[in-house]
Amino acid sequence: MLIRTPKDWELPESVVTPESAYELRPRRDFLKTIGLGLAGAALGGRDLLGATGGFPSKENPDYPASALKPTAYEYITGYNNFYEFGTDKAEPRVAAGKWQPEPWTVELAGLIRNPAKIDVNDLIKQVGGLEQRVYRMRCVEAWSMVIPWDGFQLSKLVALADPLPEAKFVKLTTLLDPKNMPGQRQRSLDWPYVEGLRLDEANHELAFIATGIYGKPIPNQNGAPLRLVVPWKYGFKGVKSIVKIEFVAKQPMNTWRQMQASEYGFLANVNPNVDHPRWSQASERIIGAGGAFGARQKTLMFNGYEKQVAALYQGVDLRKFY
Ligand SMILES: Nc1nc2c(c(=O)[nH]1)N[C@H]1C(S)=C(S)[C@@H](COP(=O)(O)O)O[C@H]1N2
Ligand SMILES: [Mo]
Repeated sequence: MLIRTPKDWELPESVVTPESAYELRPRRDFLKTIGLGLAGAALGGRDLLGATGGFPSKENPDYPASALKPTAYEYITGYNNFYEFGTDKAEPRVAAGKWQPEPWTVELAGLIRNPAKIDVNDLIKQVGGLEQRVYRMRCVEAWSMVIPWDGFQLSKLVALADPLPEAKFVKLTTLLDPKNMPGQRQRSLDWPYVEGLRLDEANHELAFIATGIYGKPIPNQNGAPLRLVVPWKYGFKGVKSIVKIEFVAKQPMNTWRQMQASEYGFLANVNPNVDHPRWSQASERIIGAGGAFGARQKTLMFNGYEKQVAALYQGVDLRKFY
């Protein structure tokens, strides 16, 4: 995002294929073809339908695929921001291809009654398994997708951790592993990647931990084995490949704010009326629609989730850059 060349706005060569190849079939067919029907084939040994991982997940009827037009799988998994595996959108898929993110342990720490180090599959069991939700995703770079996530509501993890009254924020940290994450051997960001939420935001129904996409385990390039999804905020809040979730009293510093506080805030709520200092946020390019450069659509306040989340920001001046 700091490194801005026209390239960022183009679809990488590798995902530019005829639109017709990505026409979405009715959802059930599509899952049969690319997801569940594969029954674990060619997924690098990860157990798709077995005892681990919690797949298949059930659609949450409040966030159905029928309400939005999901972006094709090839785009969701081929056009990524994951600087640990390179700064180019097409790089993470290739560079993270051989990465082995399992077994994986998540640490719950800080101002909580139940500090723990827990295997990701046990965590999924303890929060009651997976559900599927289709959410909009809006990157601060003014492009968007619609993604069918599998995962669980973040509030369930918060309940498991059982925060003390002093806990006001949640701080989430990505794995630090320069040996296996080539991007961490460069200084493109301050490693490890860190993000945070206010505790009331973390407990909002929409805040989600994703462990899958389109009904199968989340690909490495999208943040395996678990990443944050906060659909009313800019995509950079969605920290990937999380190893630590800490409950703290003070607002944590987040990576992009640390990089450039004049351009990236902590709240980072999607707001078409507040431009980025270097570009407009009024509209967005829809990845995978309307040819190589994407059709444009107007950006919605809180990315379309205004009714659900506006109450969180009463008294907050939304014109200010946070
Ligand atoms: N650890 C880590 N998390 C990250 C990033 C990153 O570079 N590293 N990029 C963020 C940005 S800017 C966006 S838009 C989303 C992209 O998620 P996607 O590639 O799954 O669409 O991940 C976010 N999470
Ligand atoms: Mo982003």
